[in-house]
Amino acid sequence: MLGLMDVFLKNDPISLQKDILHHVEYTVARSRFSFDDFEAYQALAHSVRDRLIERWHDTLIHFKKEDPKRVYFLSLEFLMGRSLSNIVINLGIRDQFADALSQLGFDFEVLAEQEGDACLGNGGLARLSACQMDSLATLDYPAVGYGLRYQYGLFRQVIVDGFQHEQPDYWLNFGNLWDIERIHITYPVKFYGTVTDEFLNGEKCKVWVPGEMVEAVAYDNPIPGYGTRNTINLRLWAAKPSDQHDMESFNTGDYVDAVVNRQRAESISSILYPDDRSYQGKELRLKQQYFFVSASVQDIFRRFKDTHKKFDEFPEKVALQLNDTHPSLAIAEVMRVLLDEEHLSWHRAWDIICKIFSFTTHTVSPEGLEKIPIIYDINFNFVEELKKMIGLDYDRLTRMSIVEEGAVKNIRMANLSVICSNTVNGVSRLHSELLRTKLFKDFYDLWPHKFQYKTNGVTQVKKVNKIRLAEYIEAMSGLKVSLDAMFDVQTKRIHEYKRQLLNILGIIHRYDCIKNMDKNDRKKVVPRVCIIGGKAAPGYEIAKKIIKLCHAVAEKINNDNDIGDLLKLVFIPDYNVSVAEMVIPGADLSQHLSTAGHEASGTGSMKFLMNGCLLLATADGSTIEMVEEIGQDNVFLFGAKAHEVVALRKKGPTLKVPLQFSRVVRMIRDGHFGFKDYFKSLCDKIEGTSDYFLLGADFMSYLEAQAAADKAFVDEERWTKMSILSAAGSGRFSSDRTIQEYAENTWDIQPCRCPF
Ligand code: 26Q
Repeated sequence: MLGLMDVFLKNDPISLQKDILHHVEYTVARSRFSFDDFEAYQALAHSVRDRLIERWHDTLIHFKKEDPKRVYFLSLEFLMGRSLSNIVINLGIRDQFADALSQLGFDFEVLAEQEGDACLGNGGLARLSACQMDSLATLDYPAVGYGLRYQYGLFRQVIVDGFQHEQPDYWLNFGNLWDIERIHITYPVKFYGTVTDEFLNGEKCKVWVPGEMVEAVAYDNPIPGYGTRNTINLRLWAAKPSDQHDMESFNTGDYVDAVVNRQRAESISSILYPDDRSYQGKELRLKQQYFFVSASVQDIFRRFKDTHKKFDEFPEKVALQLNDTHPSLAIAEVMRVLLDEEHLSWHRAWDIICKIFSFTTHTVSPEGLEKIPIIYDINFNFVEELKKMIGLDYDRLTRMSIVEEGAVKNIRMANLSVICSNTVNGVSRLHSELLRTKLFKDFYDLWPHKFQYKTNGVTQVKKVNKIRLAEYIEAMSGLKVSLDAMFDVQTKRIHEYKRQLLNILGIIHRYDCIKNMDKNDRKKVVPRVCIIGGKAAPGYEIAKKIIKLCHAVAEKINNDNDIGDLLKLVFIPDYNVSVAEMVIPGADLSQHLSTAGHEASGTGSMKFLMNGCLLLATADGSTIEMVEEIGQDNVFLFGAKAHEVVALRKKGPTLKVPLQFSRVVRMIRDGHFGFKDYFKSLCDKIEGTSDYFLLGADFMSYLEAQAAADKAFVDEERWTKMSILSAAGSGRFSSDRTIQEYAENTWDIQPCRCPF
């Protein structure tokens, strides 16, 4: 008789080839005698997926049997990129698959390139969620991720004449074979409606009668750990029309209209919102958040109730992690379910709430915190309690209230999250200090014990090299770059505070200097290939102008024969996870230029560091902690410190900016790079009192740091030493370390390792 273990798939070359061909023939439904690279990729991915599912099943069964306390990681964004290579590496079967494929006449790397990126997120926060899922699996923690399965991921960036255009990322066009549709795991999510008085057991009470219903369908994404059998679940929800919907409208109304209305349900999970403040308060965004939260909370309660009866045990089994304020409606939803559906008293429900939530914020600016218009009871009780603690200090009560009073009433989601969470985390030491002394000062004074920080970490990026990057640049832009030049990279979302503009001004300055040099001096110039990449939010005009300026300056410099290989500027379009996997390992120097106090952490720098790339950076976010690890002498630091920034801003009009700065801005104003009128507002933003991000104030210090980098680069031995020290010092910035800290100090969970 067949033993259950005999079913497991084998990883010897013959078994793998058989599996791949089996999938070509029966899953992809192409002849095994004739299939192309994409079909080969599909068959390969299916073979890998089968092996992944074995481990995922075993892990889930093991978790069920052990019933440990779980952490539920709630995030509206996950930037996963490509999956295939990551999965085979984590499963330890990459070489076996590469061998099997080569015997079939295919190259593993070529097939891996066939996969598209899953871009269900904007930037740092979203990539961090992906890294943290990886670490949760690697360290055997009993974790479940929850997110949304958007049909349209982050827009694709297309550059036309140097201007950014956005195109929809309909990423599911070619199917996604990494997720598993669970048609039987669905929950109704209810919206709108009315609250009516009803009699229950002779008592008058309020009952919510929902007005609209949508079905949430689960799509499961197995996330394998590295060096372990553990494979955890990332459950993404998709919105589908509900069958119980409005039978009424079908009976009474127009049939066609009723079907069209049903279809609208799907719009809730159709699109990822770009990180853009102008979308605040949009009804669809709020519906999206509630849809996500309601489905996840129902799933968490269902799992708990499978094995537990008493809600007092809830905090022993459940930790809920809020990834920024985006999922913070979960607090109100858990409270509502405990009160209205589980009939707990307010006191017991509140006690549970305060034990299970933890909140991590990824921003330093108050504008970054979302506000929505509703929720009053939690606040009423909180304010009453607060009065007992701090007295009738009305200014402070107003600041700490969840409700922002004014012409338009708002709910401050961050206050809600801080009040209801047992811990509040920042993403670097400096960020946490700013939270305690500025953004959440009132709360810190009240509950200092709640405040913690976990400096971000990332998962290592695979090794590729400078040649590969040079080939990519040539294929993309036709530009041939010299491999002897310093590859100087700044890739991240385009934002005023990240100061890509400072980089471009520095490049103009460099260009201007070379132009004015004689032959002898030119021999001493360190050749540079400056690479900039990143997306601007669709409604962010200034950011879009920065992209155009970069192209205009590149056009001028790259076509100036007098400059040759001494200076090149390239903009890399559509920066995403797989482009990063090529760019980061090829960089010599990377720039992180945020005005001090504005970058909560910054994680790109960590990936560059791990690849032996040197940093040129301000003392901001987690850079400060990186400098501690690798030593001040091995980083090119510049600019005002966070505590100096406020004073510099106050100086405003009396602040003297260097002549060099005025000169390069003047070149743009005078139309040296064309588009004079278009760039005027950009120049106005950085001159005089309006230079909020202090480009003028930091310019000389920036140029000095650049000169120091040039000097170090020509001393090959010194550069290599710095590079080795950078990579060696990057160990602390692994997301494994971050997750271990969360597990021990925030979630209070233990590893739960699935036996091999
Ligand atoms: C808000 C309202 C409406 C629509 C979208 C949004 C939105 C979406 C995404 C607001 C913010 C984000 C993303 C923020 C983010 O990525 N922050 C970065 O998080 C990193 C990880 O902690 C830090 O390293 C970066 O410093 C921080 O900028």
